[in-house]
Amino acid sequence: MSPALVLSGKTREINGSYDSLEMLYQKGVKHMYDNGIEHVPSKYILPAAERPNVNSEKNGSPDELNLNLPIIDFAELQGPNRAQVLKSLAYACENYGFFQLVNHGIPEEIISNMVNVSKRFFEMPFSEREKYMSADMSSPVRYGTSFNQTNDGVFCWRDFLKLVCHPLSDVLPHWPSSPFDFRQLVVSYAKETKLLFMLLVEAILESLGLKNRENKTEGVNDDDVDDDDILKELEDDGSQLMVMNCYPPCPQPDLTLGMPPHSDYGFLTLLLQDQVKGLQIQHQHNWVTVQPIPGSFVVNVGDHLEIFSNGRYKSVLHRVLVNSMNYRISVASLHSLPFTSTVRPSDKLITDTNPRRYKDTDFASFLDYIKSCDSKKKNFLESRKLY
Ligand SMILES: O=C(O)CCC(=O)C(=O)O
Repeated sequence: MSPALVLSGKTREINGSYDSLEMLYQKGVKHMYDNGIEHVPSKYILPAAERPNVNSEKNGSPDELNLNLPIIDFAELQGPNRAQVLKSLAYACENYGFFQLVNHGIPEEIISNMVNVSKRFFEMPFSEREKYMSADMSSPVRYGTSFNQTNDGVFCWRDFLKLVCHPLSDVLPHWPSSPFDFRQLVVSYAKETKLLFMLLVEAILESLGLKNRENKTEGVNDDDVDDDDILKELEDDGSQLMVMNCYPPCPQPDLTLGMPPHSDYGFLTLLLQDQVKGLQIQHQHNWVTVQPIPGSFVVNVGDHLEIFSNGRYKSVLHRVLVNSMNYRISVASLHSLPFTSTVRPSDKLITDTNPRRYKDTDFASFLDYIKSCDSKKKNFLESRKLY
C-alpha cells in the first residue's frame, strides 16, 4: 500500500524524503495519487464560484444535469438519407456545438487498443513518464499536468500526454517507445481518426451549403474551388494533435476540476471517453454532463470551425469533473489546418445580414494567448471576435 502523503508548510514527505510542494505539483496528480494523497492541496482548490457543484444550489442535484447529445449515425450519413442527416448535423453544430457519432466504422479493436495503451502509458513509473515532460508548447511530444502548468494559478486534476501526429515520419521518432506497442497502436488510431475527420469535414462543408457531393464527383462547380482547397489543405497537411488525458480519483472532487472551462483550438475534435462520465458542456447557461455511449465518439466544433463558418457553428465551452472512485481516461484527437495557415471566415458565409464576425487568426496568436492566460478563462475565441 502507498505511504500516506504528508503535506506540511512548503514541503511534503514520502518515505522520509522531502520535496518542495511546487516540485510535487509539477510531477502531476497521478504521482500524488499513487503516493496516497488524502486531501486536495490548496493549489488545486478553485474559488467557490468556479467549483463544479455551484449548479447544485439551483437544481438540488450536484452536477447531475445529464444531457443526451444529438446522435449522428455515420453509416446513415453515407447512405440515401444523407440530406436528412446533414440537417441533423447542422442543427447539432448550431445549437450544441457537440454531437455523438455512432456507427463510425473504426474497428472496435483499434479503439480499445488506444484506450488500453493510454492507460498503460500512465501506469508506467513516473521516472519513465517524466522523460517526455517539456515546457515547449511546440514539442512533438509533451507530458504534463494541469492545463498549462507554467502559468496556471490554480492547478487542475489532470495529467496528459500530447502527441503531434503530422508529419508522421518527422514526429514518430520522438514519441514514447514504451509501452513497447505504443507507437504502433497510436499510429493505427491516428490514421483512422484522420480519415473519419476528413469525411466529417466534407459533410460539414455540405451542411453549410458550401459543397455539393454530386457536383464534386462531376467536377463542375467552380464555386467549390475555395472549399476544395480547404479539403485538400486539411487532407495533405492538416494538423492533428492527440491528447491522452488521465484523471486519477480525487479525494475531494467538489473542490477542483479535471479541466477548466475551455473551447478547443482547431476545426473539429474527436473525443473518445471511457465509461466513466466527467465531460460537461455549457448548454443553455447550465453545465450538463455528457452521457458516455460505448464505442461512440463525442465530436465537437472547434474555434477554427466557428470562425470559418462565420459564427454559424458554435465552439462551446466544456470542462471535466473528477470523482473520488474511478480513474478516467479520455483521448482527444484535435484536427485543423496546418499550423502555418491563417484561418478566416469563408467568403461565402459573409453576407449583409451576417457581416464578418472574426479577425484572421493563426497558431502563433493562439500560442501567445495560451502563454499569457491563467486557468480562469481558456477562451481564445473571445479574443478573435470583432463584435
Ligand atoms: O476528458 C474529456 O472528456 C475532455 C478532454 C478535453 O476537453 C480536451 O482534451 O480538450
